[in-house]
Amino acid sequence: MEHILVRTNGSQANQATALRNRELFEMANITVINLMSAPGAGKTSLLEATIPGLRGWYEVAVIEGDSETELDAERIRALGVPSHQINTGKVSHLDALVINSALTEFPVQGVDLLVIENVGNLICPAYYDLGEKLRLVVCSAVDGSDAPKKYPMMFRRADAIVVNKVDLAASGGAEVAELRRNLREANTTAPIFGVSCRTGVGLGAWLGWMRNAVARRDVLVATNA
Ligand SMILES: Nc1nc2c(ncn2[C@@H]2O[C@H](COP(=O)(O)OP(=O)(O)OP(=O)(O)O)[C@@H](O)[C@H]2O)c(=O)[nH]1
Ligand SMILES: [Mg+2]
Repeated sequence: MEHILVRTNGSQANQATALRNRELFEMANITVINLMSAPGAGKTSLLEATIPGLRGWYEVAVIEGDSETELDAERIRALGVPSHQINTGKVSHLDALVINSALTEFPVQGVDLLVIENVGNLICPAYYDLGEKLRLVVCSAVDGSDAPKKYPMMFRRADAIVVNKVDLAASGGAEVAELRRNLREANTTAPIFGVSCRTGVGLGAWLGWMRNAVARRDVLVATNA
């Protein structure tokens, strides 16, 4: 028997706080990205590979979400970029209130791009709006091709999708081709980038998208000014 649990956008309270966060970020002219994936797909590695290419373009800050440890925030700080670690304990996602509270300890004035690396999980983070502008989903090229079918909400609302670890995929990669087909089925519009954070393959095109994602907002603000 099939049980379907329907929950959209976490709770109403979360949604109200997310709207407040979004207003706050828009007023401060900060582009906010909610970065999500299954554990270990390469979210922090992608930041490590991307942030040096944004130097001189944008002021970047990163909020890290993990059940425990400060490890990911330390990796980001090693790049010379401010980072704040949130430990969620038994909770498998960040929510809008946690982000709102973090901003009192981690001021982001003067930042152009705030990346929020969510807890590694393909279910819960999909349902909690943090007040972000863009949703970025990373998936590993070597974790099979079924994730977009099993966890469609995560992929459906993504603004961009990065298939990471292509260096590990068998040459020709029938499974990666199937993964891409399933991603496209779940999300008909988001650009899909194949990259390796280890070898650097594909990172140029990806970096172009990132630079443009932040710049687009600047253009919009300039146009409205
Ligand atoms: N071969 C290969 N390994 C990679 C690549 N990207 C990341 N890794 C490795 O994958 C492991 C997990 O990478 P992380 O960047 O920590 O993954 P994450 O998604 O941030 O993990 P959590 O924050 O724990 O969910 C590390 O050992 C990385 O070195 C890649 O492109 N190729
Ligand atoms: Mg990480």
